[in-house]
Amino acid sequence: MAIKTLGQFIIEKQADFPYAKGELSRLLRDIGIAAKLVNRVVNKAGLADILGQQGDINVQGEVQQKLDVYADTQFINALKMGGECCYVASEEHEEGVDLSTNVTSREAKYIVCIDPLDGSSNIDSNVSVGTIFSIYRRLYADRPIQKEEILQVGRKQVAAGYIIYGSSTMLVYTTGCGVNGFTLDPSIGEFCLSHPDMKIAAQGSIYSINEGYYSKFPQPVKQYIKYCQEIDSATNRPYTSRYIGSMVADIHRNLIKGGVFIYPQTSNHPEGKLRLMYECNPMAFIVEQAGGKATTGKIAILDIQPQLLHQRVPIVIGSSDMVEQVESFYANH
Ligand code: P6P
Repeated sequence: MAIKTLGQFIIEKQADFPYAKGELSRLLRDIGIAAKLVNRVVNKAGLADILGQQGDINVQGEVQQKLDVYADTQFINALKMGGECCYVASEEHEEGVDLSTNVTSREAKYIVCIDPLDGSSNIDSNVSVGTIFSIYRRLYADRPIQKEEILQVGRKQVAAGYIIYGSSTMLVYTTGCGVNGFTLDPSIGEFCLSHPDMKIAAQGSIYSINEGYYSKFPQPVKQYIKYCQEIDSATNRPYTSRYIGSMVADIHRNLIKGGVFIYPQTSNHPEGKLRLMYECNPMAFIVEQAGGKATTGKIAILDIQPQLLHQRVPIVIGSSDMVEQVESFYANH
């Protein structure tokens, strides 16, 4: 198969949007550039003295790894220089970063919500980490950024994607016309189309959940875990448990192999742990576009009206039949 780079693919797909004038294409290009800069450092984290904790505390009260800060800086700079983004909501900043005052971004039409380096607590143990991004169009052009433009419901996303810095580095994204995966070829420094039109199987045999919190889970989740662990003579239900503790890595594996990822509300995270705007919404958009489902156990993630930038939600995401199985335990509870 001839090599098709991310840039070539974006331009080719721009034709899907007759009114597109290239802004979204350039925005996706800017994200790809930052991803390559972050990849270069993440891959060498063990060598550079960029490991270890910088000692700053981010809005989540988590100790920031230096790479978190580096990744955040790279993505914000790339978006600022690219001129297509007017506002960035990042996990690393309590308030968003308003770029619309920059001369290059004054006419920018897009808002980006981003988790620059998710799973960063895993970096020291060389576990795959990721970047997750979500893109919305501005609602107004004649006034400063309004709160309702930043807190848009997930269904309003125009694009979403993630980068997984793993055994190979991949960028997976959707603009609402399916999901495509690109693998970075370091020899030419380009993301190349490797997984066209990704689809998640309706049924899989992998369930991903941190069973260490079993005693803190709601009853329907406990029932689902037991359901997976029982051998059903009729179906000889062959489930296996896989949990990396890095959301991008867990969901990417399930996207490829089929499976369900669950981070429910627990007694110490009554709203769930994962954030709506820059973790659950983008991953839900991608998985739904690949034929899967994403829900709180009761309602679709993409239908939740956000109230706060760093709002947390419970999430059940992956193969549609498996998500529906979890929902049935919630419905019967
Ligand atoms: P726990 C990583 O810190 C993260 O934000 C996600 O990437 C991951 O899915 C989750 O937290 C893991 O949380 O409580 O299982 O360690």
